[in-house]
Amino acid sequence: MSDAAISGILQEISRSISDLQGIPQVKKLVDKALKQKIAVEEIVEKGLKRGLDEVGSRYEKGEYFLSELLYAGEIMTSLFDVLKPHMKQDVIDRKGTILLGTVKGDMHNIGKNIFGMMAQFSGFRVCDLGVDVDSKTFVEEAKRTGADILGMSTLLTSTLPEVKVVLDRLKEAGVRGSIKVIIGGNAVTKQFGEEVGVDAAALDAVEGLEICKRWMAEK
Ligand code: B12
Repeated sequence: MSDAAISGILQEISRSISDLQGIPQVKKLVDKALKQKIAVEEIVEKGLKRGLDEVGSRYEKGEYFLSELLYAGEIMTSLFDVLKPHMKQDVIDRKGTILLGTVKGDMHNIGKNIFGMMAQFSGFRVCDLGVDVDSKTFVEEAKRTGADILGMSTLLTSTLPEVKVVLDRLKEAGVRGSIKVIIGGNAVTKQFGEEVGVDAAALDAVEGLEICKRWMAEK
């Protein structure tokens, strides 16, 4: 398949999400892309995520409302079962444990779930704490599971300060030195990651996974 044809399908997927063309239509297009052997990561990043970004900007401009955000989220969640069987699976032994959650005050879970799914398929054990996770829970679960990596997701700028709260609690509990911390989500930038003192800030799930794999290989 030519590059132009691939980018054509990915654009169609992106548009079907941004125009909220409905679950059956989006599923049909994703199926078409999978049949053409386009990698799940590419479908997510260059198709689905771009569509959701456009939904976000239409919301910002006042063209879409909360109901449209909700519906876009519903479409995405309905696609998980379609994408899951096509994820690349590593046959290597268990790589380590990732504790995962969306920070307190934030209910977004699509990106976190995508990262979690990819990590699982790459051989990581993933303990997903869900959304709206407070710092106390992150610390308790870090101790209980003995996780190698803590992954936090945050899509809202208003919840970014929570990352610092969790880092401080980890330090107070004496576990910061034994766990790597990575953050991701729409609100995250490399600069914020450096300022706040996490070990890494990932701009997408693929980059995040590469970083986690590297950490485990270095251990
Ligand atoms: C769908 C959606 C919703 C849905 C979420 C449904 C769900 N189940 O998650 C609902 C309707 C619930 C929602 C609610 C709200 N939302 Co909203 N939402 C979105 C939207 C359109 C898409 C988010 C999404 O899923 N993106 C796709 C995924 C795949 O991308 P991602 O999360 O960034 O994840 C990728 C990477 O970042 C990475 N990643 C993510 N997490 C992690 C974690 C780790 C460890 C790693 C390594 C990687 C990683 O992996 C993913 C794949 O690469 C965004 C727009 C946008 N551009 O993101 C707005 C957006 C995030 N929402 C926004 C807002 C304002 C809200 C509300 C406040 C609206 C309101 N008035 O109530 C509420 C907040 C509720 C709350 N307390 O959380 C704003 C945030 C603005 C800001 N800067 O703070 C955005 C940016 C829209 C906008 N442009 O204005 N929303």
